Amino acid sequence: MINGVKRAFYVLIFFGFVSSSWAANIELISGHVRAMPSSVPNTAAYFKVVNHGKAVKLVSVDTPVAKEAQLHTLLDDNGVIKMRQVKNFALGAHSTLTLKPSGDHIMILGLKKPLAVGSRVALTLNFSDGSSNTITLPVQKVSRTSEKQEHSDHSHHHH
Ligand SMILES: [Cu+2]
Repeated sequence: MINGVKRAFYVLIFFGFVSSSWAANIELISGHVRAMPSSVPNTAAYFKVVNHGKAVKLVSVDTPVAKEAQLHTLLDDNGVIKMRQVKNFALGAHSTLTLKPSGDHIMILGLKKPLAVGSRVALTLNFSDGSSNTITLPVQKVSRTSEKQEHSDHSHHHH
């Protein structure tokens, strides 16, 4: 009887370890989901995460607040900035993945209801090794100054 209890205890510890190491390698540094006017059913998430483990790829994202979340990047097509869906974002061993308005981002499509500024959105990040991490990001308006900054960093000069 005592042996049986002990064994169950060790089994619990073992699985506890497996499940925690399975998801503990990704650390959220910062991030937000962009607040949009209530008439717009789509938005985007930006965040910075550090991968403390082996190289993996972020292959998909799930969120309960919308129909779909896609991995997007921005391409400069002869001076026209275009969004394009990509299959994954590579996350090297012990490296940082930064998603930002001027580059890679998570596109959130088909919001079930408008996101209130200050509310929080859960995103489950699914990786190529089968692990996943759920992060929670605040909904924020993008400040005018940081938006202007982004644009002036990438301004094109027409002659
Ligand atoms: Cu996009």
